[in-house]
Amino acid sequence: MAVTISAIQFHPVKKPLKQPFLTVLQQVEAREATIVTLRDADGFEGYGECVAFDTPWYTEETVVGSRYVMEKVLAPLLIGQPLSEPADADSSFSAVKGNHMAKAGVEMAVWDLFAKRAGMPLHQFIGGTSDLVPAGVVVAANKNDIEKDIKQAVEHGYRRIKLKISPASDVALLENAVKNFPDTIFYADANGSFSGRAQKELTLFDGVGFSLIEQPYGDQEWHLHREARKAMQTPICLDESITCLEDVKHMVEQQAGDIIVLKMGRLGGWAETLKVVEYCRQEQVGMWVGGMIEFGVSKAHNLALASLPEITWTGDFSASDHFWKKDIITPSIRVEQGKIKLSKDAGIGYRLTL
Ligand code: OSB
Ligand code: MG
Repeated sequence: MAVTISAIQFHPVKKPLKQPFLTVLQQVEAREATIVTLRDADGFEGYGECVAFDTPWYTEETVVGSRYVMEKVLAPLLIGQPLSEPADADSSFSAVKGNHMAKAGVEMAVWDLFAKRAGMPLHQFIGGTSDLVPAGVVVAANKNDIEKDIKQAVEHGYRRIKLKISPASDVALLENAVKNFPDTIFYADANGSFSGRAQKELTLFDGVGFSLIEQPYGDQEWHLHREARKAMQTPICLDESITCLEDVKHMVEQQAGDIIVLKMGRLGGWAETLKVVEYCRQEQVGMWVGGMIEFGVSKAHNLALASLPEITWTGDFSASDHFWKKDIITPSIRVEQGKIKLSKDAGIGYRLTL
């Protein structure tokens, strides 16, 4: 039986972070996002979250622009259209170029609604097999007291820590930190900051002990990622470069990376992300689910994604109280013994407390 979306609402949320989030691209002190709620003719609801930032520092999209696209462009394409499966939502947006975060914000709500109609947790609905997802947290590495932050994260139970790096990072300090926490898995994320630098500035980081280095060069600098991959032992992982399935195929053809970061906002939602997961499974490309300093709705969708058996690397999954005094969902997301237990309730499994 086809499902028809009868109403969509957009709820702006803005909260200060407990601590500023530092990257080479931006210092984030407050987070604004848009929560999408939609309803079908039978009264079922679905929730999504648009993760565009207030300015275009991570991708081109913005909070204001994505709201315009969701309200004026995407909502009219969806409302009243019969959907026989959740992937039809993405198809109904096919004439709209780009705007992946806006599309994902709306499309993810449709998947939640379909899972709720089926009376199933979203993680089961999409074929997930695990209900315990390993947690991972991000620590800014451009400070001298980084070991204090690592120690704190370890005490909170995190067994995977991602350090933000740049050509200005102190390699010896990082090497020491990694050595001092032998039971912790460390990733490095450069957010493209080695662009325009000599390769040897990057290869210095090869001996630190990182399990992977994320996005050393620019989005389109495939050849530099390919050269880095040849020159280094540490696996190269791409984040900003991957905006669709074609980009993953390009990465494999160019031998420009070993692993990718899945972000549904950047990829445009569940439909495209599940295609990417299937391709990566076939091509044996490693995968993990990346964070966007997001609220609980986006995180709940991400947790469902991470329950897929093909996703073997630990993602950016921090507890609700890591960034926020109070998240916008109940119950809140908790990390226990380094893991997050997925909800047994239908859909994303959390209620909104906007
Ligand atoms: O590059 O992975 C990134 C947050 C916002 C934008 C880009 C990135 C990040 C993170 C993840 O590093 C932070 C998180 O845990 O949410
Ligand atoms: Mg990244």
